[in-house]
Amino acid sequence: MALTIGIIGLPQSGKTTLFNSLTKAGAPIGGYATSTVQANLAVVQVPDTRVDALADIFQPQKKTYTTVEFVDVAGMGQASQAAKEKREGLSPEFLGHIRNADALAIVLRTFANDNVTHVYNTIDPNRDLDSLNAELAMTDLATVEKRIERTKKAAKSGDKKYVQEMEFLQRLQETLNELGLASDVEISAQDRVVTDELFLLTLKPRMYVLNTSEDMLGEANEVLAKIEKGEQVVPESLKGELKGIAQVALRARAEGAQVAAVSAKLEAELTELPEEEANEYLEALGLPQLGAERVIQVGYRLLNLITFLTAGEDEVRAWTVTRGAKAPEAAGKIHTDIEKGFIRAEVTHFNDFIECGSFAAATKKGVQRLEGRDYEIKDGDIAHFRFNKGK
Ligand SMILES: Nc1nc2c(ncn2[C@@H]2O[C@H](COP(=O)(O)OP(=O)(O)OP(=O)(O)O)[C@@H](O)[C@H]2O)c(=O)[nH]1
Ligand SMILES: [Mg+2]
Repeated sequence: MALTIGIIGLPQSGKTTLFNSLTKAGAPIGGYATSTVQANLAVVQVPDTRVDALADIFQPQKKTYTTVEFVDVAGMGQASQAAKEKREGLSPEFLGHIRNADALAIVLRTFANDNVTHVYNTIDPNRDLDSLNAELAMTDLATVEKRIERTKKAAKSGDKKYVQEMEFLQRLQETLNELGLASDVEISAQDRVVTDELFLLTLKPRMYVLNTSEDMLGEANEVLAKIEKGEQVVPESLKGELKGIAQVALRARAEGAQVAAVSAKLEAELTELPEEEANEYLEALGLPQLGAERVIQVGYRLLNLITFLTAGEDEVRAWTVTRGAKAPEAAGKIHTDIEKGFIRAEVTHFNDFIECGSFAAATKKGVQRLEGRDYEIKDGDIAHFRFNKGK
């Protein structure tokens, strides 16, 4: 089952354009007036140069990447002013599409274009993020308050469990009521049981996708790189779009959220070109890869997933496990029988393998290890599982 990332943002921020470049699925791009709550859905491959490198060596019949699913929904922030004053959250229809997402990609527009409407008329991604957060918080508040009603009744029995639950829910309520995020609230292991049932939107891991003008992409990436390295950046000293970009990036760093810059329109156009031409174009722009690819990779990381690999002449394949998974669980991704009959794993890390060039050479050099049930699979491990077929 693919993990899902929900793409959300204000109307006309470029969500569908981004979705198209993510998937090349050709989902229709709608204007403001025709926006609907219908969702576009697509499963995309996670680009992985390790799979390509192994395929060059093994020349397998098949190569398989891991996947992530993206859901693109119509813009938020379309609630009428009256509804806003009543502090209503998102419509149930909209919610249905993102409640179950494992993470959110929040598209923030930094590109200026007079032909593309902006709900607030000016370009300010930091303000837009505040507005989106407020809408998400209001939605979560409604969820929490509904739960409070239920817990209140249950707490009458005097059961300590519900008293504690109530205390936690009230802390959530307080934070959300001030338009804070549920992720700002301290959550104990016991509270997790409650949050697992609430599917709060402001608790989901998030990444900010800054949709920039195509001629600013290079500079935007430089600013992001500086901030990521911890260098001092003063947004107010930057010109034009870069100011907002820096503001959001600094905010992301403080929150522990991920951030990426793309030019959705440019990328959607590039995906129409033959691969070679598109690559030449990217090179001319000084960009190492499509921003859409970055979005997929960062999204994947956001889900706390790692990749292990299997390699042979039949197939070179990337597999997904949650960080911290032990060897038998990883084996179970391939087949439950392999998990049940697990004996041991022969593990060579991708980097070691590439240095050696073959499994035989890896064994000789001693970098192929035999690991047992307690071994924690690492990102980039190439694994071969030995198992007992009879079990
Ligand atoms: N100049 C420029 N225009 C863009 C960019 N990204 C999107 N657009 C344009 O903005 C308009 C809206 O893009 P969409 O992708 O439909 O926006 P959306 O967020 O899906 O909009 P809704 O679904 O209506 O909420 C389209 O005309 C796009 O061509 C960009 O990076 N630069
Ligand atoms: Mg759209």
